[in-house]
Amino acid sequence: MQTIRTVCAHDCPDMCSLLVHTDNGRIAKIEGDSNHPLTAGFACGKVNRDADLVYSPDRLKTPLKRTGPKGSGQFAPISWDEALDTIVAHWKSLIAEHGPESILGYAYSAHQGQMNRGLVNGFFHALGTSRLLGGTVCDSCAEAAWDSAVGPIGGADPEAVTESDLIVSWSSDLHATNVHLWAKIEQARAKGVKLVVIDPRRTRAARAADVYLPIRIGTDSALALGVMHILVRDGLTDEAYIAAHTNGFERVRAGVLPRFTPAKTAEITGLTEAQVENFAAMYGAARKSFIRIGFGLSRTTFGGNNLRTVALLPGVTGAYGRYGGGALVATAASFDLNYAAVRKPSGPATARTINHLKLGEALLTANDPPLRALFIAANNPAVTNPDTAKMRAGLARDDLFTVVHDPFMTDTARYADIVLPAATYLETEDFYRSYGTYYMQYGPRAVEPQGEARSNFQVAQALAKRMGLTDAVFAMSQPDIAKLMLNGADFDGAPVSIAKREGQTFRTPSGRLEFADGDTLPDWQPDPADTGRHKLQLLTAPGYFQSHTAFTGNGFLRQREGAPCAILHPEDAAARGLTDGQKIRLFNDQGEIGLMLHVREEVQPGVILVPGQRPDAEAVSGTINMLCADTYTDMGAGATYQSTWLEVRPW
Ligand SMILES: Nc1nc2c(c(=O)[nH]1)N[C@H]1C(S)=C(S)[C@@H](COP(=O)(O)OP(=O)(O)OC[C@H]3O[C@@H](n4cnc5c(=O)[nH]c(N)nc54)[C@H](O)[C@@H]3O)O[C@H]1N2
Ligand SMILES: Nc1nc2c(c(=O)[nH]1)N[C@H]1C(S)=C(S)[C@@H](COP(=O)(O)OP(=O)(O)OC[C@H]3O[C@@H](n4cnc5c(=O)[nH]c(N)nc54)[C@H](O)[C@@H]3O)O[C@H]1N2
Ligand code: SF4
Ligand SMILES: [Mo]
Repeated sequence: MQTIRTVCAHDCPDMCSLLVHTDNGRIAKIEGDSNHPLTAGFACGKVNRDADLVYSPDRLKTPLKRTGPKGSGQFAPISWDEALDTIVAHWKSLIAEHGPESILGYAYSAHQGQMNRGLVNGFFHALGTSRLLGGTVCDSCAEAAWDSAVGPIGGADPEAVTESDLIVSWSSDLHATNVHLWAKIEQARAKGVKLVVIDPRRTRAARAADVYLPIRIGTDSALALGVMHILVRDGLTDEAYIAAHTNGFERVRAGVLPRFTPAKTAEITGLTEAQVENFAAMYGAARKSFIRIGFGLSRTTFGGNNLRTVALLPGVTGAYGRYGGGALVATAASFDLNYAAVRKPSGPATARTINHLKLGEALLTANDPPLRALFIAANNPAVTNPDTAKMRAGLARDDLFTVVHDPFMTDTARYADIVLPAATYLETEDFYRSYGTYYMQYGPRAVEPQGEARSNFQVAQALAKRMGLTDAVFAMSQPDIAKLMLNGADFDGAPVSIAKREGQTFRTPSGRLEFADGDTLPDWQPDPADTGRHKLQLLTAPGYFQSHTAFTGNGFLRQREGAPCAILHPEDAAARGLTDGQKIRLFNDQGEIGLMLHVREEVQPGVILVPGQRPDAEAVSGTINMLCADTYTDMGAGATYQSTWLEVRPW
């Protein structure tokens, strides 16, 4: 038996330290490392089972070339040399004929290591290809909204919650996506600190909370403004803090807050006046209130306004000024690492950018030059991008040369000309910094790759060599590149936190919390996507035993998550004559899909909850993003998954 301390590379804010116990080079057991203060000795229910992912019978073993029509999934094995030679020959002739912008290549977030993601993108940057404006399917709206209020800097340290006097989980399903913060919150609650959960879904945390507010989707800015109204009315604002550390509050106080009376706030949010009053009183009484803000509230047309308004609340009570208080969306912006060394080793200063959520549109319409080659690593946009029908139509183009690098034959890979078998993170090494905590660490490879699988890092270096790129990073070892990213700082690889024990600082140009975004004041308005044609609004939330489609290859977790489903309130089900356990058709002007129905008081009437994004093969038919449009949020050009209205009937 051997034990290797490494890092979980899944797209998850916790970024745990793991202990991988191996027997003859094979993983026997995975557990959380108790030496990491936040991981605190346990891994989540998904990753405990990651040996099943590594040894899944569905793993791709060799490179493949397409032998049937695109999308059919017919492939034949080829060698790595043949695969790389074919790819490079194609790209070289495209560059000669149409220029490098006829190619788009990227690695996305399923491997969180700085090099396994960064160097693939660095390779395409150096080639001068079109560039992906990434993150728009995930956090770009939230990030733009936070930055406009607080600036590009991390929020409150999650480890500080043990010092808070009120904890608010606002649009964050902690048991699904941030289970180690939940463990910290439990420590605070043991001392009598109250937990408020604000979520349209009655999550496990909502059921366990002291106060649960079942808010209407996309109305969070109204609730935050309603709370500010009461704080002002009752003299619960911290005027000294507002004067010293914020800009623009007087315009909000005079021009916006008078409209957000408790009655109006209740009408917009679907809460009762008593619920609004009670929450405002709790928030106003607290000195060190901690708000964990999730991305969910940013996934509608005015998602940016929603998130930034919530992020302004701790400025009104001065909670931002106190360690243990404030708000946390993400921490990544606080790591001042030399990212450019890996992501931009060389290449033109500018190149065409393609918005990630519009990839389907770009494949169908981009001109001057059209996209003729696509390389995708660690992303399954045929399922996870909005408007997946358009995405697939783009992938189906016969004159597009597509390469997909993935451990599994995904719905996206089925459209590829060449599929490359990817190593899973336990078969790779990397340098990591978390986006939900303040820890950095180095994770060695725990086991050798299965079959002929190779890491993103290895593929980037191999392709760079064949394309004749000479930047040093394409020939350096990973520990040496890590040193480069750390600007030579001493680092032994063990988890280390860069958090400071102090209140929030602001990185806006003024150095203050900005209540106004330019001329725009925080406010609330109805979603123009709600035309009244269809009555049910989509709530899309993380699966408990799945993370997007990344665990599809694990049969145990597939079973734990159950068949892809939709959840309706009993009133909505009864009004449509639907019963629990039946197959239903979900449809709108974008398309139609089939899922299993569950009838539960987990959501309010008017909401249809579809947990996760699951591949077609697991569902009755299709996948949820076939019903979502590829429109932009108000800030950060992000995805509006929840500005989706639909109707249901029996299958
Ligand atoms: N198990 C699991 N873990 C994951 C993932 C996963 O799919 N499964 N995904 C990973 C990734 S890539 C990411 S980006 C993070 C995302 O992690 P989060 O940011 O926590 O997740 P969200 O998908 O934004 O949804 C969080 C919660 O927001 C609620 N919500 C939705 N709309 C609204 C609203 O309008 N107002 C309010 N108040 N609440 C709302 C949802 O019901 C849900 O409970 O999680 C990561 N971790
Ligand atoms: N309806 C709806 N859609 C959503 C969301 C939502 O809330 N609602 N959330 C959005 C969010 S937050 C995100 S981040 C996106 C996520 O969207 P995707 O990035 O498409 O997420 P996954 O399905 O996890 O796909 C990751 C792929 O990477 C592969 N992979 C894993 N490890 C590696 C590796 O080391 N190397 C390589 N080459 N491949 C690897 C996995 O097998 C998997 O096929 O989905 C978005 N889509
Ligand atoms: S909680 Fe997140 S970081 Fe920790 S083991 Fe699970 S997926 Fe990995
Ligand atoms: Mo994400």
